[in-house]
Amino acid sequence: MTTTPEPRPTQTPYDVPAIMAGLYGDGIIGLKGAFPREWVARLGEELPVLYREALARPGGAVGRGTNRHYVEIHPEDISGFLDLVTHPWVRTVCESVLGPNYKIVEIGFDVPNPGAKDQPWHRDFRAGPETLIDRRLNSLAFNLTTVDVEEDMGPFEIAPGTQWDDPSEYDHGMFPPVSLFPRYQALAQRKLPKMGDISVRSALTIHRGTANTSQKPRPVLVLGVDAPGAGHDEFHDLHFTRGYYERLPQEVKDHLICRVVDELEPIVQGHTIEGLMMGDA
Ligand SMILES: O=C(O)CCC(=O)C(=O)O
Repeated sequence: MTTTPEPRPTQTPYDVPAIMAGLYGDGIIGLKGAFPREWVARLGEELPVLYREALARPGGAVGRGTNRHYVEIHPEDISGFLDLVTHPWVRTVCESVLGPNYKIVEIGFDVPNPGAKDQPWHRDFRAGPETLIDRRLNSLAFNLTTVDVEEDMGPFEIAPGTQWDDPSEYDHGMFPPVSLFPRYQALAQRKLPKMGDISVRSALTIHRGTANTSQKPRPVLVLGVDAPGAGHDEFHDLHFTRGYYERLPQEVKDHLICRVVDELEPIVQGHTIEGLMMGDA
């Protein structure tokens, strides 16, 4: 059971107009050095264990193309969950763009492994009328790399501003036709974040993972956050054990759409992106 906080003016050291301009403009912004490298190193040790467990479980990891997976996890599987969701920049971004009643709906990670190929340019889900007609962003995806990303590790690429593109020709509302690829190619920015950096984007901004020609995986944590009613919780199954949930501060509980259970249940992935499982660009 969650309660709805009263809207209140935000006291924040961060530049709210710049946050709004960045997400409504380019569709992606970042904060360098948000966490110490030691904090990220610990996460970097936790994710491979969760990855191995997920691969061993039917439906535990979803394919996102050759040698790539996405794994949804339980927040309490990682030691840094509370630090992440209470980071003042993360809170300021969520409050500024999604409003004071924003909801955390998903946590997981992507792993492009050695041999991963270029993904097709895509959105992570279809744009709804809130965005297409009302011109409002109602969902954000935070990304946090656990490694220093180098050119050959298949960096993430994004085409700034394309969160506003008309999807009427897209396959499933998510996959632009190949004839539009030169547009994204011309706009593309390759991201080379370091351990400790965080970025946040609209998952509607057209993007792709690129080919990993190195010998190293490039794991990246994903935190999905919705404006109230955006509905992406339907694709996920955020749940907590009672003991862990009860120890969370009320201001975190207020921002969760989740179940509280006696024992954690294996997550069967709900957010499959069919077009990425079928092939690479
Ligand atoms: O490679 C990445 O960082 C993102 C991959 C991606 O966009 C996806 O699998 O949907």
